[in-house]
Amino acid sequence: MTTQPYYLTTPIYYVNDRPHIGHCYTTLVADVMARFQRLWRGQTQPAPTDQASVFFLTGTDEHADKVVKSAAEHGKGPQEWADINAAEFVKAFASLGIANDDFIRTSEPRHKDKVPGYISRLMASGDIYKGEYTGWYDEGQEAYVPENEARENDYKSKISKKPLVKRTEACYFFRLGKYQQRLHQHIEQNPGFVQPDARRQEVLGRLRPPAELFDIPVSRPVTNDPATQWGVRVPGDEANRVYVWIDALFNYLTVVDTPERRRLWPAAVHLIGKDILWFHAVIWPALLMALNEPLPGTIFGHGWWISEGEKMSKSMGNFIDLEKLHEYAAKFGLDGLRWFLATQGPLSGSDADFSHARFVEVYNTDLANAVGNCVSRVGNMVEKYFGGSLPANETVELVADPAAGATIMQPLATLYDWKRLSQEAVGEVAKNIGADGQQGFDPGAALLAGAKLVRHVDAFIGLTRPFTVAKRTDDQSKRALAAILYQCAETLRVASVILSPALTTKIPQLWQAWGCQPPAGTTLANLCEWGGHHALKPGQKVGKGEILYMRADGA
Ligand code: ME8
Repeated sequence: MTTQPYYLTTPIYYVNDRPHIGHCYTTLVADVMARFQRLWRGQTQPAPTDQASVFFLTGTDEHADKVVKSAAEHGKGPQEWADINAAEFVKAFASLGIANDDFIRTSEPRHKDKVPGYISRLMASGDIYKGEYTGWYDEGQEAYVPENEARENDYKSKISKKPLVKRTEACYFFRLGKYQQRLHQHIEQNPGFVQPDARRQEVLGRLRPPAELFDIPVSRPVTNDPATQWGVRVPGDEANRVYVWIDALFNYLTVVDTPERRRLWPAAVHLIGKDILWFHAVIWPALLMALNEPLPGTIFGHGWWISEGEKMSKSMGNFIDLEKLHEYAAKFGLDGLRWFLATQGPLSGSDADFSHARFVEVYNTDLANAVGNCVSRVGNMVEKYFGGSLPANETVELVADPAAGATIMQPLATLYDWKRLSQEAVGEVAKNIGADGQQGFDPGAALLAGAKLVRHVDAFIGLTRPFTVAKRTDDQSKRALAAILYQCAETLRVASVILSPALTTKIPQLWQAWGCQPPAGTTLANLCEWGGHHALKPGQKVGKGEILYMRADGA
């Protein structure tokens, strides 16, 4: 059994607005992964923190200027506005069945009281130093304008058209440049550190000489403008606050920087969107190097959701917000939504399209026609031919099926090698969840290993035709029918374990109906041992249950 803890994080989200598909997607993928990891380790439920071997963190990033701005637009103070929106994120994630172990808000004392400590350490080591920042300043907007933008606008304000002024102010810098070589080497030598590979190449390209890393500003001035007063102060300097991105990155550490949780560091995986790769794959590891902290195992930058073939935008009317996601959950069930997001998302490849037609197709193909239909076919046959009591896995030669023109004479046991197929499915899961030192991070692919087993059961039914076998009354046929149905049901049980991290509503219902709820503390490999200790027992009630997933029309 794996003992190395698995600490998994999502980005912490800005609270200027409400959650949308992007936030929900990242957090859902992390949830499915955390559930797989718990199952893998035999930790079925989120456990008390001091015992948990899997720890899944999400949260909100609150000290951004845009939070102050949107708060003001809503006639609220930043803390009040952050409270309202952070509560929306908590509620949204709960409504999607997400079981995070903790939720960090950067305005909480447990975070903001620790940040100055890290900054002080970096000042003491000389990695953060006080310097001067010079740039083009738009006095009307009270903001610096990047050199290229200033040039494009003839060094005038885009808004007021007044000339920009060259301004210099005190600023704290982090010696990022000092870490270029170590970072480059670390990413070269650890292919799993930045994933997927396209993202790794992107980062390497920007670290490889002649590319040059410069020191970066890590503070912003505090003035009389209330907008500049929201945030964590630089230790010993009330006139400066820590730049929101630096404040935010530290969340991954503050949450576990307690005596009981220290054992969770370093994080196994920081799951993020590709938009924030540079901060996570370069700046964050450099800060950790400077603090002499061990580095996380993997930074995984997923791609982008688009909608109906176009970039999502509120004005285009194709924006997938939380309400839209809830509409899908209401129509296709929470499992339908979780399944679509987890298996069809833009994880490793290019961007993914949230299209209604595709959603319906995936729901019908995978859930209604495969999982739902197969479970109900098998349950119905056990009900019809054996009164709802699971028959034994008799060893028989399968008789020829003249009705089907088939001449299958192999022993039934070798027709499909369920033990081997189940083991293969477990291997697929291990590979895709990065178990046992592997590097994979693809919970959607792990789920598909469960769906594949269901398709094997369907094919097996097609081949053995139990409904035809049932018409014969000889002893051999009866035993064959028993064996076929036992094998179908037991394989569906194994598949259900692998499907359960996404299908959190209906799989527990199936377990209830079939009396095969996995006992707490059992590992995925043990649960998925076909015919093993947790196998369905002959005589067990495997009757006709409620239909798990109804077929949906395209509307
Ligand atoms: O960047 N498709 O927060 P944020 C997929 N606070 N994922 C998307 C997406 C889309 N169309 N849009 C957003 C921040 N995301 C900072 C992070 S971490 C220390 C600080 C997801 O609220 C994706 O994971 O802008 C992206 O990285 C995140 O939302 C950005 O959320």
